[in-house]
Amino acid sequence: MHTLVIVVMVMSVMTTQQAIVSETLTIDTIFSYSTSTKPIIAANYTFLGPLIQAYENDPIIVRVIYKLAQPTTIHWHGMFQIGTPNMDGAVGVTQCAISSFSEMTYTSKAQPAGTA
Ligand SMILES: [Cu+2]
Repeated sequence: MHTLVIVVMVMSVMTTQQAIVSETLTIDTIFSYSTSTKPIIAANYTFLGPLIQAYENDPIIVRVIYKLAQPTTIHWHGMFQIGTPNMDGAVGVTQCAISSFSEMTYTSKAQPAGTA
């Protein structure tokens, strides 16, 4: 069974010069949360996950190292994904889930300005 898990990362997109922005997310931890019956999946042992900052239109490269049992994806909510629809992270729609103990590298552009 595939489960879509949304890891929220705030992407503050400003408007000046272009540079490649890269990040590695290791996903190997599930936290419990006192006011929820649902578990929290952490990236780099943090929740909401690390902040990724980029200038608008910067190339974004995110390597995801996935070490949990349930296959999943990273969904980039709010990002346009122009030219990279296969990087949106909608499991079963734009990609297959990332298998347990495997990895995937997401590549896209920081668009639009704002937070995601
Ligand atoms: Cu979304």
